[in-house]
Amino acid sequence: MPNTLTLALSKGRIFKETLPLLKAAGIEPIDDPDTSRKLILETNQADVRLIIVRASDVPTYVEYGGADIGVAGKDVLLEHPNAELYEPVDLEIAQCKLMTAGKVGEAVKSGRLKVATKFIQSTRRFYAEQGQQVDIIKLYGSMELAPLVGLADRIVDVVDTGNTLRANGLEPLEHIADISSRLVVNKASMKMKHARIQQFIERIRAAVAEKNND
Ligand code: PRT
Ligand code: MG
Repeated sequence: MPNTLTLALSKGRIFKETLPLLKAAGIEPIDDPDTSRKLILETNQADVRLIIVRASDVPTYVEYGGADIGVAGKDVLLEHPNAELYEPVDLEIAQCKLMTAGKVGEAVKSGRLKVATKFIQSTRRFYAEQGQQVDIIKLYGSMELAPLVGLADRIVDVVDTGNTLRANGLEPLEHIADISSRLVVNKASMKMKHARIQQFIERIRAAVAEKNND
């Protein structure tokens, strides 16, 4: 739609941490995605709407124009290395680290490692840089389980407090990347709705800077 802005967000931590930034930019959703079943949320601005998608689907919606703008974790963006997107702002929210992890105190094994992860691209790149041969096993969740049942020697996952690893007898090993969420923008939207989107980006940038001054 020519003058509407559609923003793609995922529920949970990204939604919660993006809300104050949107508010500072003058945008407030009418419904709460945690209680509403609606996937399209109207906002206080008639020409701005939010769509609620899976975190890992945000780059796809934005790349193909299902949304003009999105908020996606860098971990997710690293899995879409060829996506045609602009990534104009580091929102500095939903921060965590992409890490390898293994069973506490387990001796280093020689030869090929089995690594379970949903982050195939980052995992392949990391071990290639290390010159380490690995077999990557794609999982969609509960990665922590894989070393416990002998499915894998290592996992690659995002870690915040490390409590989930510890609760499962695992420890973080190597640091792969610092992760935060980014604003991403559809390339055609950036051309067609340039003034509107540029103004939105500037407001969000100001809100991020403001937060850092607190
Ligand atoms: O659930 P779904 O498959 O739809 O997607 P998702 O799990 O990727 O979404 P969500 O909402 O959980 O995460 C969205 C984004 O938040 C991720 O893409 C990351 O960029 C970022 N983020 C920040 C995190 C975490 N911190 C985090 N701690 N994403 C996931 N976690 C997980 C972590 O892997 C562990 O299982 O949360 C759990 C708790 O972490 P600890 O270390 O504090 O125990
Ligand atoms: Mg999740």
